[in-house]
Amino acid sequence: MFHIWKRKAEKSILEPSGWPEGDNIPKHVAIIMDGNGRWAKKRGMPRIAGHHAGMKTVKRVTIAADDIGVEILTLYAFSTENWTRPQEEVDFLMRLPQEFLKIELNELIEKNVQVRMTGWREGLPAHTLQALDEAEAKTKNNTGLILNFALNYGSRREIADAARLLAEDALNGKISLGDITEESLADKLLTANISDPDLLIRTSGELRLSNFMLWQLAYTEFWFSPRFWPAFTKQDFYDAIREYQQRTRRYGGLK
Ligand code: V0D
Repeated sequence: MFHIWKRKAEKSILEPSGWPEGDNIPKHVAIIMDGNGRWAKKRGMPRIAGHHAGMKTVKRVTIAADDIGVEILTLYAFSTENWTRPQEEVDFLMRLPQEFLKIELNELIEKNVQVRMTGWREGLPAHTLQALDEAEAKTKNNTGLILNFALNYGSRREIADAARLLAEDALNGKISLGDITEESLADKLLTANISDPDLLIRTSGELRLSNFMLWQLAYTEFWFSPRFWPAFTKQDFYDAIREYQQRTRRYGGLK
């Protein structure tokens, strides 16, 4: 029995504990945190109870990512399409950042985590922005994990905005048409200061991108979990990392 386990362990650079190791840890992991409402419904609870439970997983996965040396963790918390949900659900969601930060900000500071946001500030309630601003300000000099919340984010609008900004520069004579390149467009995206994700995880069994980082995910490895986000474990996260390590190791051999 032992030698079978051992062989498997060597093959997947797996510690017996299940911790991924090696030098091929993805630098940037992005997650679509899906299935909170369905997790709650399955338990006869209102959807908002699932959103609330999802915060525990945010904490769990942040620690797990930090522990193995992930540099950037982007979590898709609220899309530009989510405004069409019932008003009371939106109101509840908009209180989660401050609730999360009230409990977790001190520990994030202790762990040298930088809190950031990718998305549009317009449309967010003042109380939400205040919590985000405080977290960003208090962690801006930290040098550890970047915990990046995609909040009021949508990728098509992001790309259209970038195109408009480049067109504006061209009309004003600041650039010529030849200066419109992959690089100059990427520089106008909301993610201009952040590397593209190496690994995308989506929970709850849905197999689509839902307008998330369409440009940035061009070369990203995808990993889908059938688990609803509140039930997503540290081990699930490490399973995704290990699979990523195996995939890139294979492709690395061909390069
Ligand atoms: C609900 C599951 C943490 C996904 C997780 C406003 C949907 C729980 C935050 C958060 C949400 C955001 C910014 C920040 C600190 C925490 C959060 C939203 C939803 C949308 F600086 N969880 N969380 N934000 N959910």
